[in-house]
Amino acid sequence: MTTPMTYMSGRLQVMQGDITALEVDAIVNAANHSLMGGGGVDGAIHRAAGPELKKACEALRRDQWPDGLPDGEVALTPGFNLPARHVIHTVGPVYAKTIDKSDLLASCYQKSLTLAGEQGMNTIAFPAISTGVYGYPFDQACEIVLGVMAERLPHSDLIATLCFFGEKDLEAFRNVASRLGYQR
Ligand code: AR6
Repeated sequence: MTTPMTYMSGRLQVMQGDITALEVDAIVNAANHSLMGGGGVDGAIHRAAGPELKKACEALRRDQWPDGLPDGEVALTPGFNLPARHVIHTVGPVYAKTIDKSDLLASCYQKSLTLAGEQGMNTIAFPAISTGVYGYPFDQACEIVLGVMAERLPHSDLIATLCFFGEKDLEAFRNVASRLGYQR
């Protein structure tokens, strides 16, 4: 786990590490429509949170999202055994070369920030949504995330953390940020 680097006057923190270890108001889960868990960061979050998380997701399905959580939407549960107080579940788009899904990926970040703000949260941490199993090109995803953060964070009380799992991802993010002119 690295010490966070900061952008956007300290409102955006960027680090390498395991998101399940972060003590924040909410971590965001890169889930799937079913909300029933999976591999990648979703699996790690469910393992660390314990079985109560799956029960809470089953209740969300039953009460709010009987057909599953659509791409770009968000749903809130407690964090149970996680150090994070809450989990915001979102579904990133599956990458497709011929269809522009950038708005859906942006929506995951926008709606997570909105929900966190509505809940009076101060800190939120994101994994690199859609860039694993869902195949979104990492650099393109970073551009989308930076655009959302630059638009939203100056008008919010939130401190957002981007938690990359690998050192290479952190390095790639830094390169994209510097290419786009974001200063640390
Ligand atoms: N902490 C932070 N980042 C992580 C962790 C972790 N513990 N584990 C993995 N990552 P993915 P997706 C990174 O595949 O592409 C699941 O099965 C990983 O290196 O988890 O949105 C769901 O159920 C990558 O950079 O999510 C869905 O079916 C990033 O998290 C599907 O995968 C996202 O990779 C969602 O695919």
